[in-house]
Amino acid sequence: MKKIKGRFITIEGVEGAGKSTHIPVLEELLRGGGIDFVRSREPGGSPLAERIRELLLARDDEAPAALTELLLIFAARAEHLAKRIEPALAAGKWVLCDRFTDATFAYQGGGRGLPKAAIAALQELVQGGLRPDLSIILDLDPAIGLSRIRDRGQLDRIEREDIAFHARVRQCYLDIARAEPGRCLLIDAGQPPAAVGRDLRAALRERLPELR
Ligand code: Z5A
Repeated sequence: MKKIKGRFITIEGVEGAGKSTHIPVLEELLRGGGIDFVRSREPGGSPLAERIRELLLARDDEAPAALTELLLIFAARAEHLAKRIEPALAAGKWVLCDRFTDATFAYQGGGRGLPKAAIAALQELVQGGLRPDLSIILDLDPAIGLSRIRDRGQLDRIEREDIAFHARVRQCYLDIARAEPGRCLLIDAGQPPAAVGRDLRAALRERLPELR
């Protein structure tokens, strides 16, 4: 792994928590701080990883077995890290990523029930010691999140999982936030968008001295 110089920030949450809505708030903060950054997402973020994303989220294809899904996610992550995240961080850029490995613990671990130890082993293999410097977790009752995205049209394979699946995903995110308070920032995403944006700005300025 190349020497890391930039900072790595991720944003997470259940479906419809408001990641896409609030990423522009984060981008505005980074620009305001004069920070050179790249925005990315998972699964995906590099050409081959985006092709794996299509396989993972396809609506009509045969659903992969849970273990296949997990391995595809880490295959995409290995590619994303090698081609995009690590070079950017090594060049001193910050990386702002829509979902990362917390999502794997939440969806494949919490949602699908795959062993956390297997996910942790793959994390070690694929990432070595690389972890986000800061992970923003937008916390929301999944019933509210799903009602927000209901009018979006056809839902993808994971969005169509039942409410119990999404409740386990949320609980896993809460467990991660509680276990790693130094890395994670838990934001109440059930508030109106302006209040979520206000909380995000305040929390980020407090956590990241570069943004003050
Ligand atoms: N996945 C996985 O299983 N394992 C992994 O390791 C990784 C990912 C990395 C990626 O899908 C899927 O991959 C994801 C997990 C899985 N599950 N699925 N499906 P994606 O990237 O396409 O979708 P997403 O990440 O779930 O994002 P989303 O559904 O688009 O949600 P969002 O970005 O958080 O929400 P939004 O688009 O900002 O907001 C949704 C709607 O709510 C929209 O109309 C907004 O205007 C509205 N909104 C937002 N905030 C508010 C507030 N505060 N109040 C009221 N309304 C609001």
